[in-house]
This record gives sequence, structure tokens and C-alpha cells, in this order.
Amino acid sequence: MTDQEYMRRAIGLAGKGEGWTSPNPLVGAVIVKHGAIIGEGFHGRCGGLHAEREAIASLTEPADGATLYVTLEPCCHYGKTPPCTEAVLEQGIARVVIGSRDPNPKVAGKGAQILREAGVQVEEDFLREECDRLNPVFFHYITHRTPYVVMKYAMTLDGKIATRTGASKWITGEEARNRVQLLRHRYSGIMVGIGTVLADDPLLNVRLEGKKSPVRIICDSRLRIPLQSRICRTAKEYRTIVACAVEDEERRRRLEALGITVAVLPDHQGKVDLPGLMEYLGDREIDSILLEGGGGLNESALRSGIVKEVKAFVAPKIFGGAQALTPVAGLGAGTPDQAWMFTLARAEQVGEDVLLTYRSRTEGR
Ligand code: AOF
Ligand code: ZN
Repeated sequence: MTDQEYMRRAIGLAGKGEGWTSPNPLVGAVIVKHGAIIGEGFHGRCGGLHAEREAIASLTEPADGATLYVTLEPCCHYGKTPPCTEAVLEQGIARVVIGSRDPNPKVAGKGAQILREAGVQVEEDFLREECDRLNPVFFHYITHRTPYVVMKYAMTLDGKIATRTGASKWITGEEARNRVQLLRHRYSGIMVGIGTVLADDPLLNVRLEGKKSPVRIICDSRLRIPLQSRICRTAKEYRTIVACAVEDEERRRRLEALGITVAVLPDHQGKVDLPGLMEYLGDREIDSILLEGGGGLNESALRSGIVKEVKAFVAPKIFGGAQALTPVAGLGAGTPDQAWMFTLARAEQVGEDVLLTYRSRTEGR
């Protein structure tokens, strides 16, 4: 096998931690000696062993003189676990091939440097783009301390999210809807506006065996959420945060009695201060959010600059109708040069639908 193949194996291993490592990165590692894999592992849970130490723990023979392929620069700090650089040196590993750089200020090049100074042959940026694709969330969170927000919606070929009567079940097919369940598992939080709760009474959980449900975040400026809604009735099972812009002691106490956390974060217009909410959530180690609308909240989110990625499912059908809803409502752009701009990251077919992934071109927070 070639260096590339070993690194791709490490990338595959890293992916197994998806949904479980937050707010830590997805990392995979493979140790090779005399052309054979003698150890491999991945980071499986925040607080658990790092990928390098998992790989070392699985060694089938001594690793002296071996090569370590790791998707992220080894750490060199005492965190929840001791530095991986120490473990690499203790094992007498001769060569380390690194994919992504670690923007964590505690690491940021120092990991590679320590290894080099100890006489290890270090190669950086190996298949870096592929490795980087594992961790857009971590790269954002470790430098900004706010969640990486992914705006997700499903629309018809003509950009509608419902028919003129408001019916929306279903836009996309079963495979795409299953993929959404996987996305909910992958990200730490799921956020919707109160309009969606009032209209659909959703649960916003994950119904897949062995997967986790995200923290539910409801933007509800005037604290209108019905105590009888399914969200409120299941708040003891699924962590729920309601963000509002009004002080209402009595309602607040009632919601809190149901197990809901209420965050009062008003902006100048009496709506929820979204950048403020992102800081609040980041402080609580929520590193990523799947934003599932509706159109009003989507527009506010774009306007406030918190959206980092868009995932648009496009169904092979047309609803038509001037009144039918679209994914982003509000005022929108006045002229084309006021558009929010994105770069296509990935296009894939999911059943009969297409999933388009775009990264925001807007910098900041
Ligand atoms: C991981 N898993 O496989 C690697 C990480 O405080 P700790 O011990 O949880 O360390 C977290 C930091 O370690 C993380 O921010 C990243 O910079 C570095 N590498 N982290 O959770 C891993 N290799
Ligand atoms: Zn480490």
C-alpha cells in the first residue's frame, strides 16, 4: 500500500467518530512497519483517548522505526489526556505523516515541531484537503468558540418548500430523509423558529438505533411555545433550550419546570440576538448547529452572518405557485450584489434527490 492509501484508511477510521467527539475533532491514525499495518485507531468520544493513542494501544508489535499516518497534527499539550507527541516518541516511531494542521492555539505547529526536534521525520499537509474535510466544525469552533451553523432545507426544483396550501410532506424521498436523520446525529444542536413548532409540532430528535439526538434550540422571541407541544412534553428526555427576547418570569418558570433552559437574549428589534445566542451556545460546548428553518429564521441567520454552510436537498419535482413558501423569507436582498455568497463544496445524488453542500464566503464569527 502507498502513503496515500494508508492516509485514506486513517480518514475512513476518523469518520467512525462522527457525532460522538464534539467539541473535539474527528481524527484517525494508522501505524505501519515493514509494509504492514501494526496498529490503528480513531478518536471515538470527547474525553477518550486520542486517535494516536488508540492506534498505539492496538499495536500488534513494537512500533520502533514505524510510520504513523495521522489525519490531524498530534497534540503536544496536557488536556483531558497527556500529549500524543510524548506517546509517539516513547514508541520510537521514526516517521509521522500528518494531514491537517491543528489550529488549536495550544498545538498550532508546536506538535510537528516537537517531533522534528526529537529527530522524527515529519511530513505535513499530506492529503490535507481530504483530511480538512473531516473537521470544518472543529476548525471553526476551536478558533471562534461559537457553533458552526449549517442551514439545511429541502426544496423542489423550482425552489419551493411547500405547496400553495402549505403542505410539505414530503418534498424529498426516503433516502434523503434518512440522510437528514444522520445529519441530526452528526451536529450537536438543531435549531428552528417558533413558527415551525406552531405549524408542525415537531420532535426534532433522531430515530435511528445507536445514534444520538442533538440539543434542541428553539428561537421564540415572545416565548409563545405551547406547554402542550411535543417539544415541551419531551424536554426531560432531550435537552432543550428556548431562546427568547422577553422577560416573562412566570412563563419562564413553567418552562424550566418542564426541564427547558430559557435564555433571554434580546436584540435591538425585540428579536433573539443570534450572534449573542451563538456565544451563549458556544460557552456550553455546542460546537455545531443544524438550522432547519423556517424561512424567517433562515433569513435572520443569514443576515446576522452566523451561517457557515448550506445543505440544500433538491427534489425532482415542481410545485409552482407565487404564494408557495421558499427556504429563505424575510426581506432578502434588494439587488444581486447584496446576495449572500457561497462556494460549492460537494454535489451528490441521494436517491432521486440531489444534495448540494456550499460553504459561506462571508468571513467572521
Ligand atoms: C482529540 N482527539 O485524536 C486528537 C486531538 O483536551 P483534550 O485531551 O480533549 O484534547 C483536545 C485537543 O487535542 C483538540 O482540541 C486537538 O487540538 C487535539 N487533538 N483531539 O480529541 C484526537 N488528535
Ligand atoms: Zn493528542
